[in-house]
Amino acid sequence: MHPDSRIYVAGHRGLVGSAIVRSLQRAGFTNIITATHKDCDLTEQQAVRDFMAERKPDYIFMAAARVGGILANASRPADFIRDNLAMQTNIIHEAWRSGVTKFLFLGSSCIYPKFAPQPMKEEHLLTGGLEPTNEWYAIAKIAGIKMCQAYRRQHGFDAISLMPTNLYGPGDNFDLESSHVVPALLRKFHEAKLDGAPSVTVWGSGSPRREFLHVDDMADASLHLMQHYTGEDIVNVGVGKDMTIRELAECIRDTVGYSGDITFDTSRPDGTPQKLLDTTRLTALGWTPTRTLRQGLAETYQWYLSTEDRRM
Ligand code: GFB
Repeated sequence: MHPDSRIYVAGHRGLVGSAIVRSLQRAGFTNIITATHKDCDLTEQQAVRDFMAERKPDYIFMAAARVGGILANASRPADFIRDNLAMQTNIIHEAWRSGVTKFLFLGSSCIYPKFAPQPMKEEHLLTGGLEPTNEWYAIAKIAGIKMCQAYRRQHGFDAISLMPTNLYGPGDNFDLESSHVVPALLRKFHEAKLDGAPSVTVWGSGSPRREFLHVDDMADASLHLMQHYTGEDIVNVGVGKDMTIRELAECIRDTVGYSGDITFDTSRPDGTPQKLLDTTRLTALGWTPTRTLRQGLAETYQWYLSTEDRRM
């Protein structure tokens, strides 16, 4: 990528897309293309074809997706599978058809089997059954990976696929029903602190393990791999260590400065027991994350306090 390359970031308003735009701007790229849903509905093939013909991107970061936490995935399976299949199918095909130089697809760590050996290596893909709460999203993302590989094999299309672990950071979704665990707990502990509530309820048993990567690190990894990696093999992007949800809740309680108790609602699903990524391939490609979780949580909490009408 050159400083004036035409770079389209699909999903620029989302958690990852907005971080990729920040990362590109920091790196001095000046010709960043973005489009709102109104500008181009990625689920409509003709709209995507017209957009590619008009804007002629050279590089595409595909950060547009229907995403959500464990409850959103389990309660809206049709939305998750249809919207993600439609968006990625259209943009991969039309990117190739319009002669895009290089394409970066974002999958997820949930594509791996529920009981994959830990840490999960890229070759564990499709070696076992998926986690039922997000199999719809996972199947869509696996189809996207396979489509990128197929267009490379048949057409020589330079498409690469990254598999991020659980992400968090500025620009996240803090809705308590549809969000992921980090923003949900930041908000719950914050509101409990304001209200003087005696305890905060955490979903599940607290024993599942999760790995957390700050979204600005994810964006930097995406730029690094767009510039330094090509091939059909997928690449895990993570931090290489995980923690229990209980440990995360205690960490977030400290970040917010809440002094009450933590209770666990075991009527809520735990989801996958563990999904720690093996990052050997990523490290060999010359990238490692920079932020610690405590730094990242503090930064994200400050963003949360500064950007919405808080009752503090
Ligand atoms: O982040 P999360 O919703 O998604 O949940 P997954 C992670 C763990 O945190 C689960 C627990 O065991 C949840 O039960 N948890 C505890 C909570 N309290 C809360 C809460 O208040 N809100 C939420 N959301 N969780 C997602 C997939 O799985 O991972 C997506 O469904 C995607 O498709 C994403 O792959 C990266 O990590 O379980």
